[in-house]
Amino acid sequence: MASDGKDAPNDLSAFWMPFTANRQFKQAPRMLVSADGMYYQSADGRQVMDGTAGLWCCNAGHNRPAIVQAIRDQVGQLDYAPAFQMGHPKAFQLASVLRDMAPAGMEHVFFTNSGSEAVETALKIAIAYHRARGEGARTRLIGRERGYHGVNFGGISVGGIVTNRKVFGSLLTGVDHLPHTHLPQHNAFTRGQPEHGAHLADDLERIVALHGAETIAAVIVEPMAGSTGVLLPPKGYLERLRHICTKHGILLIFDEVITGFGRLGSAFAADHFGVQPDMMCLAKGLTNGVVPMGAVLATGAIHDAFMQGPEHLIELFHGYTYSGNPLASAAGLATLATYRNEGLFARAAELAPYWQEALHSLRGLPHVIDIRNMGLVGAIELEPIAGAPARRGFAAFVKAFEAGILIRTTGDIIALSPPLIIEKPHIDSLIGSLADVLERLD
Ligand code: PXG
Repeated sequence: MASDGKDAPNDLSAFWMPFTANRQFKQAPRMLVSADGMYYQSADGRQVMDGTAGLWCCNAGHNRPAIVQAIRDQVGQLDYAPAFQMGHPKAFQLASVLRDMAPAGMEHVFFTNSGSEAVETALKIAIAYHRARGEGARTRLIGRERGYHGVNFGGISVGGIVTNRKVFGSLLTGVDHLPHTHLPQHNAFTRGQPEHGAHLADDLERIVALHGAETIAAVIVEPMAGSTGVLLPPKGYLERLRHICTKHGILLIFDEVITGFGRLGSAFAADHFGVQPDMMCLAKGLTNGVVPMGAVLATGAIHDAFMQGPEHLIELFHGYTYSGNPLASAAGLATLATYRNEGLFARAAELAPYWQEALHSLRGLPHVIDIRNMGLVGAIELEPIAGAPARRGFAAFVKAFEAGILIRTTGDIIALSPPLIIEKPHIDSLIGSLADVLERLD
C-alpha cells in the first residue's frame, strides 16, 4: 500500500537507533514509509531504488503477495504456540524444506530469531557436541579478522571488526582469529574470486600448533565476508580451511546469514564453492526479511551426538521463546516457495555477468580504489579522506539516498546487494545514479 507519508512521526527522540549516527539522523531523517518490488517510498514521497535488499535480506523484493498472504492467514489461524515441549506444523514443514534445499548432509534445523542468535547457537552446539562425545576439552573457538557474526557476546568474540568489540569488555575467553583475506595489493579490481590468498588458511595450522587441536571446537567464517565490505574468498582458500579442520577434528561453521538464499547465484555459498561445512548459520533471506527468523543447520552426526540418555530429558538446554514462531515459519515457507517458483537463485546467476560489467564500469571514477563482485553482490572501495575515515563513505550514502538509490556503506566501502528480482534496466539506473554520486563526491 502506498503511503502519503502522513504517518511519519514528529518526535524522534525516544527511539535509540541501532548502528546509526543517531544525532545526524534525527537532524535530517531518512524515513521509509512503504515498499513494493524494487522500490521504497520515502516519507517525502520519493521512489528510492533498493540497492541493498533492505539489509541484505529482502531477496525476493518487497511486498510479495504470497508472503504477505501467508502471514495474514497464519496470524488468524495460530498466532503463537509455545516453542518448548510443544510444536506446530509449519515449523516442522519449514525445517524439512530447508533440509531438502541445503547441501547434502545438513539434516537438522534449529530455529532462532536472528543471525546473531544463529551464531550463538552454532557456537554453543559446537562446544556441547564435543563434550557429548567425550572431548570436553575442545572449547576454543576460531574466528577471523574482519569477520561479522552478529552482535552478541559470542559473535563479537569470534568476529573481527574492531569497532564492534573494543568497548565491550573482555568478551569470550579462548578465542583466536585467522587473518582476513583482503589483499588489495594483489587482488584489486578482481572479478569474482581473487587468485591470491589461499595460503592464509594455513594460519589455522599455526593456531593448532599453538593450542593443540584437542582444545579447539570450531572455526567460524563467512564464506564471503559481507558486512566488513565484501571480501571474497581467494581461490582454494575455503577448500584448504575445510581440509585442515577435517584433519584435526575441528568443526567448520559457515555463517551464511548473507550468502544464503541466492545471493551468490546458488542457494548457499557452500554449494557455490563446493565446500561442505558441519554447520551453517542462516537468517535474513530465510523469511525475505519480513518476519525475524534465523536458523542453524547441522549434520546428522552433530545432532545424533546429543540424542542419548533417558528419553524424557531435554537433550540440548538451549532455545528461544520464538524459536520456530508460527508467523516466521509461515513467512519462511512462502519465501522459499517464491524463490523456487520464480527461479530466483538461477536468475541471480544469469544476471551476475551483467552486474559485474556494470559495477566495473565505475573504475576510474574519483576516489575509487577497488571494485569487487560475485553473484549479485558488489563493493566499491573509496579512498578514505586522510584523517577522516568513513566520512567520504557516509557522504556517498547520504547523497545516494537523495539521488533516489539505497546503498550501504561500511567505512569507505560501498556495498550493493539488490533484490534478486532486479532487471537490467534497474542495474543501469542504479549504477548510473551511483556514478553521478561518485562524480560529485569531495
Ligand atoms: N552473521 C552475518 C554473516 C551477518 O552478516 C549476522 C550474522 C547477524 O544477523 P542479525 O540478524 O542478528 O543482524 C549478520 C548480519 C550490513 C549489515 O549492511 C549486515 C548485517 C546486519 C546489518 C547490516 O553489512 N549482517
